[in-house]
Amino acid sequence: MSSSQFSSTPTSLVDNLLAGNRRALARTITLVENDGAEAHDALAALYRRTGQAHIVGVTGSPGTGKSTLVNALAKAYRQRGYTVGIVAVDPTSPFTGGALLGDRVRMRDLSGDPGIFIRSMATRGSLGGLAQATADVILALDAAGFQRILVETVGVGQAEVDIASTAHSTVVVEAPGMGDEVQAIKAGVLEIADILAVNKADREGADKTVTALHMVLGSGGPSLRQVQHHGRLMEAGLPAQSRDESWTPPIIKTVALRDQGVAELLEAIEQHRDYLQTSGELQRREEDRARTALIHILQAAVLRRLQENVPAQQLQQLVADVASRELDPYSVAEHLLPAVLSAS
Ligand SMILES: Nc1nc2c(ncn2[C@@H]2O[C@H](COP(=O)(O)OP(=O)(O)O)[C@@H](O)[C@H]2O)c(=O)[nH]1
Ligand SMILES: [Mg+2]
Repeated sequence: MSSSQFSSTPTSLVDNLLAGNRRALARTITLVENDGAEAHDALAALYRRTGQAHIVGVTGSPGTGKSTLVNALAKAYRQRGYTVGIVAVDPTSPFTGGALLGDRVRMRDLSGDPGIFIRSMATRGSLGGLAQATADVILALDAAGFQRILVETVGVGQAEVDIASTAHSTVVVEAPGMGDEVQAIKAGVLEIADILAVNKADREGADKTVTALHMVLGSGGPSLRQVQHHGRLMEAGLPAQSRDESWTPPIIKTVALRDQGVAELLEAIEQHRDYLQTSGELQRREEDRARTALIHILQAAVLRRLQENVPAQQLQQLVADVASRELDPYSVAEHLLPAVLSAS
């Protein structure tokens, strides 16, 4: 199949993608990564056909077993007849187009199954940033008919919280033996957990980790929750307005390497999905997702117009003037805005 097949109008690309053509899906994702206007046309045309997939974020510290768990979950979903899209996002990874070890194992295990589509993403490209590129890839997978979309992100900073805002259900993965602290508390990602997986339950200390997590979740302080762990008082500054009050995140022990606890994890995700639908919470999250998407797209559009409409040299001069305190950035921004917003 030659690439020229899709070089005509985006319409054929969109039609092919909607018909389940994997090459069209891959091509659309490449357009997204290159951040071309063509991608926007395609995504705009696809948007109305999305909203069917359940999007599951899987986050946690490096090495907790996220890739292995996502792999096992994908297989479990396939056994139940669901199609699965997998997006592995690693903001720290310098690789381009390649794959990390965990992802390579996964691809070897799952490749060849037409009911699975896997894509790894790193930082490169994309004016809208990784979070928006990820959201766009999820959109394409959703439009292509994948029923469950598993998004693996590394819990290292703000990025994974951003990406979690595009998920319906967020699984935070914890593992014993990674130091005294419960990593999720340390990283501040506990507040985004709908489900907690204590992976590597075959290892010593798993029950202690479960107990520590129960204490944090059970203590119920509205703005500050504390856990006593290994004799140390740990503070987890959870926002006063937690993600939602009427769902208590279940804590599930898993051994991803041996598929243990994976069925239970899948059940918990499906229960959370049912909860979202019956409680009205789904609609609230969809609005959150829509708001986030709109803001990301607007930010990217402003940056693109800035690049297109303001000569790089002029911008560089303004930057130098701001740096030397000859100009202030507030006035420069105001001054640039009309040029940025003028049609290109
Ligand atoms: N003992 C044990 N090791 C595991 C388990 N799950 C994953 N691992 C191993 O932990 C390492 C990191 O796994 P990976 O899935 O790449 O973690 P990620 O960085 O969170 O994606 C690999 O060597 C896995 O084989 C488990 O349940 N038990
Ligand atoms: Mg991984």
